[in-house]
Amino acid sequence: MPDPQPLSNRQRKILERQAERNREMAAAKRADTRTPFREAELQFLSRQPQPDFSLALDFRQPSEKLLQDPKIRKVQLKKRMGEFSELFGVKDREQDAGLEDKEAEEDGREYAYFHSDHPGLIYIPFGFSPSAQRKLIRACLKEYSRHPNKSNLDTHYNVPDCGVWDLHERVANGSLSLENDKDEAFVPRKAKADEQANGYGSDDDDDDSDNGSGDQSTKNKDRPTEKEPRPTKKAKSATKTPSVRTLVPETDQTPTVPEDVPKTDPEPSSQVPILPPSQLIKKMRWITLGYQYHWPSKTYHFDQNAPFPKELCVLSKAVVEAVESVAGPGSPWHYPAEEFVAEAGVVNYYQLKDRLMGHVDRSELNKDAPLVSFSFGHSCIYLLGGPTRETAPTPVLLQSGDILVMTGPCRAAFHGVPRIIENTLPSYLQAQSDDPEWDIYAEYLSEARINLNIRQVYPPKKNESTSSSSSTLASLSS
Ligand SMILES: O=C(O)CCC(=O)C(=O)O
Repeated sequence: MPDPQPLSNRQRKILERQAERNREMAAAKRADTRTPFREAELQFLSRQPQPDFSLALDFRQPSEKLLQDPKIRKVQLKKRMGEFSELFGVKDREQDAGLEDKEAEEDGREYAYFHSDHPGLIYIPFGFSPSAQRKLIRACLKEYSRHPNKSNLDTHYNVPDCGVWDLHERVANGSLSLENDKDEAFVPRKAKADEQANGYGSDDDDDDSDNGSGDQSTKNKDRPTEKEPRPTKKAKSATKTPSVRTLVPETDQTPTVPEDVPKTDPEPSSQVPILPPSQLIKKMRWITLGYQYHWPSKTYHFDQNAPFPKELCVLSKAVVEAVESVAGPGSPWHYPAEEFVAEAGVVNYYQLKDRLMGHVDRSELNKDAPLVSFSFGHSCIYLLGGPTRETAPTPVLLQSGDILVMTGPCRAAFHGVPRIIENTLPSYLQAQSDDPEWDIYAEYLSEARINLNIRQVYPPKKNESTSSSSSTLASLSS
C-alpha cells in the first residue's frame, strides 16, 4: 500500500471540525438522558412557565422558618467574618444604604449552616459587607481580568494588557474615543479574516428563541464541561466552532485527563465580532487566577502560575479559619486553616441568561482542601447534587455576599448554576448617589452575577517543593 498523502491544513481542519461535531452530537444525546440532576436543571432553566424560585433553599430566611427543616443545622461562628479578616467589612446599617435589616444581624452574631443531605457543605450567608462587596467586584472586573490571568476572550482576541474593563472605563469617561482612537479602543481578533470561517460571535443574541434560553452553552463558548449542545440548533451550530469549554460534557465517569496529554488550545476564530469595549466586556465569561486552567483537558497548566491576589489569599484562608471555628479537630470537615493555600481560582461572569451546567471540580491534586466560593451581584439558583447525576440536587438560592464552602464529600459533588434570577440586584450594588465612580460597575451589574471561587491545588506538605515538571506532578498524584 502506498503511504497515504499527508493532509493539507484545510483538510485537517475539516476533519477536526467533523470530529468535534460528532463529539457534540454524542454529548447532546448523553445530556438528554433525564437524570434527576438534569430534571432539576430543566426545571430551573424553563422560562415558560417560570420556575418556582421559592423551592430553593434560602439560608437567609428567618431562623424559625429555616430550622423547621430538620436537615439544617445552624452553628455560631466563633467570631464575625469581619473579625476573621477586615476585608469582609463590617455590616453597618447606618453606613450602608440599602442594607436590609436581616443583613445586619440583630444579635451581632454570625452563623454557618450545615445540611445533612450534603455533608461537607458549609454555608455562611452575609459574609461580606456591602462596601467589601463593591471593592471585590471592582477588583474582579478591573484587576483580576488582566493578564497574566487568562480569560475566555484571549482565545479569539488580542486583549491588551490594560484589560477590556480599562478600555470600557476610558471610553465611558471620554479619554478614549471610538472614532478617533479606533485602533486602541477596539480589541482586534487574533485570526486574520481568511484563516477560519467559523466562530462564536454571531449567535450571541439569538437566545430568546428557546425554552431555557440564554444558556451559557451558547453565551459562554469556552467552558466545555458545562456545554449542553442544543440539538434543535444543529444546523446552526454546524457552521460554528465549538470552543474550548464546549467539548465534552462531563459524565459521572469522566476522568481527569492525564497530565502528560498535550494541552492544545482551540483555534482563534475570524468570525468573532469586533465590538466596542462596553459590549466586549459582556462577552467575558471567566478568568483564571493562580495556576492557569486548561478547560479542554480539565487540567492545570502547572507551569503557568500567575501571582495570586494577596487579598484573596487572606480572604480564603479566613473563610477556612471561620469553618474551623465550627468544624474543628474531630469534625469530619476539619481542614487546618494554616495548611490552606490559595493556589488557583476562577472568576465566573454571568449575564442574566447564562448558565453553568452540572459538573464536578476534580482537577486539583489536593481533594481534601475546601473550595471557597463567593457570590456577588444578582442571585442565582445553585444546584447541589451528590456523587453522580442520579442524586436529586438541592436548589439553593445564592445571594450577593454569601459564602459557600465545599469540603469533604461535597467537594466531589455535582453542582451547577442553571439560572440567574432577574431583578435581584441588592440596592447597595445599584448606582450610589455619593459615588459616581460606581455607576459603571452598577450598570454592568444590572445584568450580571459574579462568582469568585478559590482552590488549593497541591497537598499542603508539598507546597514548598512543587515544581512545574510533570514528573513531580506524577509523583504527587500517585
Ligand atoms: O457560579 C457559581 O456559583 C459556581 C461556579 C462553579 O461551579 C465553577 O466555577 O466550577
